[in-house]
Order: sequence, then structure tokens, then C-alpha cells
Amino acid sequence: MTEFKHTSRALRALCVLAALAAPAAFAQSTSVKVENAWARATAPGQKTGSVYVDLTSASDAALVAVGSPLAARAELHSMSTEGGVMRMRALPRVELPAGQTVKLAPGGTHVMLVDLKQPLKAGDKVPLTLSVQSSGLSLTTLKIEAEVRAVGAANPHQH
Ligand SMILES: [Cu+2]
Repeated sequence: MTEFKHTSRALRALCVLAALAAPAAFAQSTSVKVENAWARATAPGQKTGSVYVDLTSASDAALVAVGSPLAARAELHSMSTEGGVMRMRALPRVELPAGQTVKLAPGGTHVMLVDLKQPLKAGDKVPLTLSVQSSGLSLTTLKIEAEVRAVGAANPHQH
């Protein structure tokens, strides 16, 4: 009998917590359309990989973090050509303005997989998590898969 009382008190406490947490979590969740996710097949010995994807967010948001179980870490990079030299830099975030399709594509913004745990072979799937922050500051984690394609040469840049 005593035990039963304890349980119901604990349950009541849980319900209160859930009620407090729910409205904020649902009101600000972001809906993002993910299309054309693919990764470039790696050359033998290559320890980095590039992933590309088209993202369209229903509301103003930003891609703030990426991850993959196939790499030690994943980073957001931009790439540009300055005086004929390809330069790349890490980005803290990629803005996703409402209703606009933002394309992560070769020669531009990309997801870089650093310290790959295995080669990326054509036809394989690369699991990825994308952390999207809405303007209301809430974080949504998207789980996607990028298909590995053998396109052109290996990465134009190596770490
Ligand atoms: Cu890069």
C-alpha cells in the first residue's frame, strides 16, 4: 500500500513536468524538407568525405550541427575560389530562410566528414543527423541518409 502511494505521487510529478514542457516543444518545432542527399565516393586512403543535400525549411531556421556514425566528426564548410585557389572554411551555421531551398552542393557549402571510419563506396548509405535551430531557438534533429555516388574526381580539397 505504501509503495502504491509513492508510485502515484511520482506519476503526478511526471505529468506536471510533461505539461510544462510540451507547449514550448510543439509550438516551435521546425519542418524541413530534405531532398537529394548524397555523398561523394572516396578515393583509396581518403579520410574525409563530402555530403550534399537540398534543405527547405517552412520557417526561418538554421542548420547548426551535423553528425554521422561513420566519421569521428562532421563539420559545415563553405568553399570558394580566390585567385584561382580553392579555399574552405568551417561555418558555425547555415541559414535556412523560410521557404527557400538551400543547396549544399559541390563547389559550395557542404558537410565534411572528418576521420572516416570506413571508405564511402557507391551505393552505400551514409546516415546523418542534422540539428536545425528555429528562430524560436528550439532544436530539431533530423535523421537522414545520403546515398554514395561515384561522381567525378575525389575531393578537390583534403585536410
Ligand atoms: Cu570541406
